[in-house]
Amino acid sequence: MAFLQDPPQLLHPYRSDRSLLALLDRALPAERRAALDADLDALGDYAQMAWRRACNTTRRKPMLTQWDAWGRRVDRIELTTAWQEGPGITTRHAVLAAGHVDSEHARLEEFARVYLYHLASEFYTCPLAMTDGAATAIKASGNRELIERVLPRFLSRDASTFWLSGQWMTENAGGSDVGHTETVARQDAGGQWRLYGRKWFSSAVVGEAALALARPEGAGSGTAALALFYVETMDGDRRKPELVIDRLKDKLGTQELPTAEIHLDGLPAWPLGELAHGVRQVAPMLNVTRTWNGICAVASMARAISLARDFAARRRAFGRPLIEQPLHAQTLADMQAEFEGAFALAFEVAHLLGRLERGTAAPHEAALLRLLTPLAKLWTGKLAVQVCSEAIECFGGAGYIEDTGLPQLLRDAQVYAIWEGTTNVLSLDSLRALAGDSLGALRTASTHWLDGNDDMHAASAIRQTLDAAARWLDQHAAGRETLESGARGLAFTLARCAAAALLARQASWSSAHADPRPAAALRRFVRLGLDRLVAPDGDNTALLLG
Ligand code: MFK
Repeated sequence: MAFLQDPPQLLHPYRSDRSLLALLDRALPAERRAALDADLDALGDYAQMAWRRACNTTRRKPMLTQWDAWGRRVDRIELTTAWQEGPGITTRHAVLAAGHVDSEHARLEEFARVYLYHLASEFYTCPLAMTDGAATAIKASGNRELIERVLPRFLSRDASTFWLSGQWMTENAGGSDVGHTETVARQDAGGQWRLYGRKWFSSAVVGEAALALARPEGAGSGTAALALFYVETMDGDRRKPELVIDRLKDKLGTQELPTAEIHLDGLPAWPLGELAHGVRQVAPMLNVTRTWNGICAVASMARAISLARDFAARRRAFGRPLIEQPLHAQTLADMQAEFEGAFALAFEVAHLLGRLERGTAAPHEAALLRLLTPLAKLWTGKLAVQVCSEAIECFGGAGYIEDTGLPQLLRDAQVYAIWEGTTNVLSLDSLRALAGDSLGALRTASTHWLDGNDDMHAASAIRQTLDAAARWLDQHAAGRETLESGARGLAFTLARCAAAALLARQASWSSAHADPRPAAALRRFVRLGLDRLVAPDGDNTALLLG
């Protein structure tokens, strides 16, 4: 019999994930840690089943049927199996509900679930993120009527009462530059607000509700004149006729996710609060969905590395298993170190969010979270593409073949840098945060995280880089163009600094529990480079035009 290669096996994503286990053991009180186990175990089981299922079935895309045989407009979307299972899994394991219970650890416990569920969900997590963001923005609005009407739905633990919410922001003219929103809100004769316009990227069109930005009729131009509205999409089991699905998008990745172009033709809507400053009102939603983006990006990295490591033990080349080949082992270790830094930062954002929401955060931590949210989102989004690409290469030609299930990891990973704001938009957002005292907050936090750390080289690299960032910001404070063109380099540098300091904290805790791995990850992560600040050279225009 000719040689046949063993395919990679997916180890249990919860029980085999030492980063997740160590984080939860360190961060949670014993009784909360124990209470979490059953849900995480079940989500890990589901992830393993979903991977096997995906490898053994031809992948399907959602299908839109716009008209029935008799000419009636129906806009029916057929979903993939994982999407049909989504409401049941989400509510049974409290994926969303867990984040809104009264505990400073609620968000950490929620995002541990998200991390395990994400890839198995086939990006059902995208509308879940928006539902979580909508719940958060509605709470922040203080609108009692809406809070009482929708929170029991969005945070339901019962699939039969659960509602998904969309975030209808992006338009043809207003992608990143949301201030160009063309959707208009008009009051009818009865005083009911109704929305008219076209939304260009609606990933929760199968949901029951959405938050939408629109310009009240007669309001001025620009961002400040936009208002934030709540809408419902269903009339019993029929989609409302004022919501028309124009088409499903044909995307590079996330193909199971039915992302739609839609028209609003008088859809009834209710303002969340004042009829202006809608972007300010939707900001809590953006920051929550960006937190999801970071966690989902590290989930993709974890999956890619787990499969590549398993394969390295099964595949022999040049007389020994790949894992025993020094250069291959080195490559995997570099990927693991980068992943551990990204994991530490993404989960710190999640935990911090929970502490701030429950009022148990330290005084500097609001400014810290405001900075770390865009940093974690932009850095993990890019790193996911790099790690998934490297992982695919670890399989040689097999990694390039569709029905191994591997190419999809890379295609899907590209969305993290785009979903909820591109890398550059997020870099500019980090400048908004840095205009306050968030760099001071990061310094204070890093000092705490480095406390007890015995890796002097890492501590000194982190401190020196933070000093250099502060100097660079001081030097360029007055020059907006220079500040903006250096924002991306600065953001990546600060993200890596924060991640390294968090790895140092984990290394101190783990060494005391006889686990030397995090200390090794920290050494390697620092060696891989705390990126230099990228000073713009003034030649951008010439270079781009050339
Ligand atoms: C999963 C698979 C998905 C399938 C494929 C999806 C592909 C992609 C689909 C999408 O389109 S996802 C959505 C992508 N778009 C965005 O995420 C929006 C990107 N743009 C931004 O983030 C801009 O920064 C933003 C629109 C939020 C603001 O830009 P502006 O128009 O220059 O507004 P401005 O005046 O700076 O900010 C308005 C207010 O919001 C200010 O507050 P005040 O009114 O009090 O002055 C800001 O401080 C506040 N603000 C902005 N960003 C904030 C924030 N506050 C807190 N946190 C933030 N992050």
